Amino acid sequence: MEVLDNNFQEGGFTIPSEGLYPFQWKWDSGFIAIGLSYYNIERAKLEINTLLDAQWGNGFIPHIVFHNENDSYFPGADFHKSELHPLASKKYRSTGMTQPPVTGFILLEMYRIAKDKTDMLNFIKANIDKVYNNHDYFYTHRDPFNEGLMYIYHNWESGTDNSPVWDDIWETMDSPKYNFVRKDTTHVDASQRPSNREYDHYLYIVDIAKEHHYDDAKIAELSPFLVQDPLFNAMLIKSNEALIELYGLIGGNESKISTLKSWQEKSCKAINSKLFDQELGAYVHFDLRNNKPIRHITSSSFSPLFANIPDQDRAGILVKTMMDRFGGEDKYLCASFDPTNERFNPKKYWRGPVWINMNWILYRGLKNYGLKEVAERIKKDTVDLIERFGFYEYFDCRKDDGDLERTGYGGNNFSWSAALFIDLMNSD
Ligand code: 9WN
Repeated sequence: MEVLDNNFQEGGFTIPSEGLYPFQWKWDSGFIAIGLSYYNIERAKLEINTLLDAQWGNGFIPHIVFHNENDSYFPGADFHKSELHPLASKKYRSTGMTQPPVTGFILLEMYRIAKDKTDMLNFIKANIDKVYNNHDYFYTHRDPFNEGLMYIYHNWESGTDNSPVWDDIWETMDSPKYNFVRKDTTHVDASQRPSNREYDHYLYIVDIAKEHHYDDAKIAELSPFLVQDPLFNAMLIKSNEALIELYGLIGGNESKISTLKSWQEKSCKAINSKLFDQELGAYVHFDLRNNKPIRHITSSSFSPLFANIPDQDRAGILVKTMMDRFGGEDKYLCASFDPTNERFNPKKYWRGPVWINMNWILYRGLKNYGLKEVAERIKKDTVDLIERFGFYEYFDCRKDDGDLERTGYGGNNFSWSAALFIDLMNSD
């Protein structure tokens, strides 16, 4: 609670971590609202209200809302220039990209936790259409082949920024060398963050989108990065399911419920047939631009469990893959990238470390399927890591063998680590 309270800002939102991340991030806000719901429901509502206030005229919700002029983060509002898009918010500057669509299921989590259900349902009633419009934006603009699977056009949209999954895409790009001053590496050791060359690619993709005023159709046609991500799509599917349940509680809204159900059916089928790799026993990313699957296993590969996507047999296969590769007794679950792969790096951000939001997603997913033992192991590992090292952004998955200082990395007093810890401590 102290971490969340200290990270709360005057503009009515919570920063992910002081110094490193001085604005409001989309999926962070969702996880933060879960923690807040346990002890300050009004602030949980405010967090979501503030995020939705930055929604664009076409339903899009940006990944960062730049509430102030803070220049301790790069790239900031002047680089992203959201105002290039004709329907961008006039009130807030933001990025022109999004993040995993968690907001729908967050509303349902808030309802589950709230003591005053009537009050919370009124809040949801006032906001649910904005989230529905956000889903409508995805199905209308992010699915050019009408498959039921959304594309992301930037690694920052995945939330798993420097995953080794993107390495082969960088090889296909001839990004210019930018002249820029990194700010993240003044807060965190460079060995724990992406490389400068990776930042060249990150900036170049944004520049291409900007050249076309963030037009979705142009991005689909021209972006060198165009990927169907199992995590992103699983979050959307989970949020569809939550919206169906919430509209049911509210009553009426039959046509929205039936649209949500048809989206849901289509997306579940597509993710199961296109993104499941039989040989690897896991869901994988698909590179739309180069028309091929990206055959690596990440913690995102197991996230469809959270959205009830696999059947029980397939859930068993996923757990076997997870335990065989990620689950040795010498490791905390769940590394963000396959520890048996040569690209694994236990300290570098999304190339190996354990992240608390992913563990929370996997814990809840495993429980969905009654896979109690592994669920409990993930929960215990998560709690152990936080109790041992603190509310870090990410953690080394290797258990200390006495020789090495293996610890938490990235930002400290990280909001979603604290928020989801509160939820884990309250769940059985
Ligand atoms: C870019 C805020 C965000 C998280 C992402 C995480 C990291 C940003 C960065 O921090 O990304 O969005 O500058 O590295 O990868 O998941 O939402 O906590």
